[in-house]
Amino acid sequence: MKYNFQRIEPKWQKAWDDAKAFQAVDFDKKPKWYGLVEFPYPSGAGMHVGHIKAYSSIEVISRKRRMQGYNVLFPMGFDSFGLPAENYAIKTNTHPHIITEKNIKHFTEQLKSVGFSIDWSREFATSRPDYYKWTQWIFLKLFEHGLVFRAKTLVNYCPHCKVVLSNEDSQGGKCDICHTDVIQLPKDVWYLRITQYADKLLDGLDTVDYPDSIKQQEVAWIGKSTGAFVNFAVAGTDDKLEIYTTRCDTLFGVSFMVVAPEHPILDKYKDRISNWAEVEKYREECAKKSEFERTQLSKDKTGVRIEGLTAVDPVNEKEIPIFIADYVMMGYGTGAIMAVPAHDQRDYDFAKKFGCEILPVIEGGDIAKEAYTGDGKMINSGFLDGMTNKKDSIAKMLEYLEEKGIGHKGVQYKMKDWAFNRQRYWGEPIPLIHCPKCGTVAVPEEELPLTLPEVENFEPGTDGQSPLAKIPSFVNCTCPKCGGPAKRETDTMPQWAGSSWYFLRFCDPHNDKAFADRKKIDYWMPVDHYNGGMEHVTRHLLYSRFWHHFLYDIGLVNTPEPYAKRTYQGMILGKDGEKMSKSKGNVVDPVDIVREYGADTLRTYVLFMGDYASAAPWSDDTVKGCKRFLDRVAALTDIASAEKEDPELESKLHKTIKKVSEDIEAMKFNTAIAAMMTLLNDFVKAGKITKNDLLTFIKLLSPFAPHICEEIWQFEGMNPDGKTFCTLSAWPEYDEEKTKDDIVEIGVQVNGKVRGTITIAVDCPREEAVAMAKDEENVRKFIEGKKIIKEIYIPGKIVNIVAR
Ligand code: ANZ
Ligand code: ZN
Repeated sequence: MKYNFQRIEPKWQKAWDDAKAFQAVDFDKKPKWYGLVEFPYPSGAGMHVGHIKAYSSIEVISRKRRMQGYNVLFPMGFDSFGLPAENYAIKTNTHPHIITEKNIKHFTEQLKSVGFSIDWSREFATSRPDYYKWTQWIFLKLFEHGLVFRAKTLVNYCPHCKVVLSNEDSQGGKCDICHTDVIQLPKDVWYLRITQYADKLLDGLDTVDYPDSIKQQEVAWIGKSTGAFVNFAVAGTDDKLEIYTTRCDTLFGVSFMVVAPEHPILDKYKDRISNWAEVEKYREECAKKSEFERTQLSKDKTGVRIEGLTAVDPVNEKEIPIFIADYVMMGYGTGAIMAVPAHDQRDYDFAKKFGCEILPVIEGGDIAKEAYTGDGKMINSGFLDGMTNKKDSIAKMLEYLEEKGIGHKGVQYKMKDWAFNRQRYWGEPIPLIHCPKCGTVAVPEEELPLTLPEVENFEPGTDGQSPLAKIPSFVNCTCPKCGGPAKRETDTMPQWAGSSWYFLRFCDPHNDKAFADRKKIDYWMPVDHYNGGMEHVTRHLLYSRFWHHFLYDIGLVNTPEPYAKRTYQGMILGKDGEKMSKSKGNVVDPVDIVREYGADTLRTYVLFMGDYASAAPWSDDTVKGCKRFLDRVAALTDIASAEKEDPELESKLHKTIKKVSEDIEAMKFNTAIAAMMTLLNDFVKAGKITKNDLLTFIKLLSPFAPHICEEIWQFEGMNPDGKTFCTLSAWPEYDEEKTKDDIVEIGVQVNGKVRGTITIAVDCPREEAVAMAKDEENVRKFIEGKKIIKEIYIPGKIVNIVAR
């Protein structure tokens, strides 16, 4: 058969579509399998080959699962709110809705041209009112349960995008969208209390199948710390300065305190502080710095001593100075620390620079050079002296602190609450109303969706207000509680809102009575396998787990964790080994590859290019190699006329079934394809194969290159019943016996070193194997004249002779 992909790919895509071959059936008796990929943001640039790689894993597994008899849900939708569409709207004065729907159309065509086995009947977009109605609805549930609150705080603000960013969106001190340095601004912020779920998000990780690297990133991001809150008296006042420490065992080694530059104690005692001007100047400098700059360990320590204010160490009544320094953050613990320079490197560096006392309380190290952070015997520490175990010393100190009422045990998390409002147009309106009498009131459920009003101008206000604030007809409303005049919240939700629950909507995408029918949720959830990017681990993955835990707690879903298994793909780099980007001109357009080589080649290539989870550069030669492979597959129809099965070929076939089956499960797609390439060579070498050889082979290949396999399956005289699709046929089984080699070559070791090999039957008895081993020419040289002490034989593997 000649391989004409231009003809066969659209043909089979249409045939599958007409037959609804990939439609998931609610409540079907077959076992369900829900495979999910991170749905795309439909950008103007269209799809990237990276998307194809990200989706191809779940695509291949979905196709295999159908062949294994599962009722498969492999859906696709669009995460379509967000800044790029809005920025484009500002530039071109086109409504973001129009741009977004156009992009969605383009993405859909691209995806369809690749032949993914998606159930398109479940498609939705997060920016459509019938979807975001339910995003708003879940938000109101969070509000109802006290998980939404408003606070004036310093926020990460991107001066370029003119938006407030969450910590997750400004990692490393840079705006995630435009990479501008983020600055700190005081602002009214709506928060979601994700910190209330910190422990559940941590504990939940023990119940799911995620790679360790993902678990570790989430654990580090949540950053649970166990320590103590301790009160230091401010000398000459009734005030206390509370600190958070993980090392209350070092309380006798405190020689000064440091408070964050923003700490309120400064303003309170402004009149006592004799160097106020200096303090203010330092504060201004700090305000310009990002949290990242401030907390870098290696940086030079700066600070100012507060003249006129001192503190008292509660365990030894020692009077100590107080400093402000930018390495102490207001947003962690209490914004104040006790400094123990002998045992904390940051405090050590600071003490050296400012000439503070360095008093060791734990023996060890060389504190003339650096802080000693290891274990050791307690010294200079009153009732702790002589103790050697840090855990015990901490416990004893805690007991003391609690008894005296000076301090108590406490837990802190690095993770902050989730800043949940944006001052932009293209997002879900936050369904809250500000009433002068009733305070914050929820928009009544029956008024949802609260739709985005039409605006003339999408530009955000320079005052940091959303464009919605400029529309009086939207802003002015009546309070649902008291009926008096009130104002709507004009901020919108962040990009991450819609994706926090989208996997639930796929279970029941057209429901207008609920976000999804509970019975359908019970049937489909949890997601059996979710693949996505490593860059989403501390954002989307964490956020969506949080929403799902919440929905579980209020009884609306069946499991606490939404995803039973999570994996990730490695990036596709440009030919030059650099990250693909427009500016570097190294972007490969999937559509070009489909046009030139066909979808099957593209699909095979993105999974063949290397280890799935690793980054790999694009290679045109390998693309061509994959195309040649498929050409040769097509030509197999010419040799599939053997009457009788060749036992050697049959054994190779069974080995390949086993290998491909197992490799797909382990996401080792590249070695699965390599095994099929090897088998193809064996077929060609044999010159003739049976129809059964060919049909089994294309079943294995079908999840990767479904169009060509379907064409061969339906090729005249090939398929036994001619009716079923190859892609819905039964996954081949292998006979374990036939995967075993009868004759094997095994190594012979003498004293642990390989000295020769012998070719024997796999089930060769011990005596015979050992005898043959000793008789091997080279082995004989090494044992000659020696006493044999031990003979070890592992059938099919090795003979080891120990001789002296
Ligand atoms: C005294 C001490 C002695 C500390 C010692 C450490 C070692 P984790 O594990 O990350 O929770 N700290 C507390 N609040 C801070 C803030 N707002 N900004 C900067 N640093 C702060 O770290 C807790 C430790 O970080 C605390 O324990 C405190 O220093 C510091 F040998 O207290 B420690
Ligand atoms: Zn009211």
